[in-house]
Amino acid sequence: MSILDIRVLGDPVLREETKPVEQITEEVRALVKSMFETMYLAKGIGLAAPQVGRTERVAVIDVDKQPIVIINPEIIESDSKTSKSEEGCLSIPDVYGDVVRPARVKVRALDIDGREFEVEADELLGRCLQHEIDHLHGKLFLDYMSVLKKRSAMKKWEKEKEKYPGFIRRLADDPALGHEHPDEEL
Ligand code: K1U
Ligand code: ZN
Repeated sequence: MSILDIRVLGDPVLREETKPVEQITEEVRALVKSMFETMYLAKGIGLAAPQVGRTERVAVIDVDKQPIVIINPEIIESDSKTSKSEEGCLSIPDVYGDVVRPARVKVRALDIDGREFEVEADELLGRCLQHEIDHLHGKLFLDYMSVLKKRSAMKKWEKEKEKYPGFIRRLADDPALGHEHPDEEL
C-alpha cells in the first residue's frame, strides 16, 4: 500500500502542463495503483498526477464504483449545453464553488494496457472527467469562478492553507480522515 502526499494550492506543480505518457511502464502502473489508493483514502472521486507531484498525463476516477484510468486523455466532443454544479478539489480542501461546464463530454484516452477507449458522460462522471483533464493542463476549478466568488474562496483558503506547510497534505496526518495511530488501536 502506497499512500502519496497530495499537493495543495500554491504548489507550482498544480499549474504545470503534464507530459504525454510514451510507454506504459511498471513505473506508470505503480503510480496508477498508488493514485487509486490515495484517492480512496482521501474520499475523492478523482485524482490527477500533478496532485501527487507528478507530471505524467494520467488521472484516476471512480464516481460509481467503476474505477477508470485515463492516460493521455483528450476531450473530443463537448456539449454546447452547459450545467452548473458545486465542485471541490482534493488539492484545495474545504473550499467549494459552483462551476459551469459542458453538460456532456466525450473523452478519448488510453487504458492501463495502452488500449485506446472512449467514454461519453454527463452528470458527475462528465464533470469529474473535465475536472481531472483540467488538472492535467494546470487548470483548477477556481479558474472558472467569477471574480467575487473566487475572492471569497481565496479568503477561505488563506486560513485553510496554514494546515498544509510546504503545500503538502499528508493524508496520514489528516484528522478529517479519522486515522488512529497504530499505538492507539485496540
Ligand atoms: O481532482 C480532485 O481534486 C478530486 C475531486 C474531483 C471532483 C469533485 C467534484 C466535482 C468534480 C470533480 C474530488 O473528488 S473532491 C471530493 C468531492 O468533492 C466529492 C466526493 C464525492 C462525491 C462528490 C464530490
Ligand atoms: Zn481537483
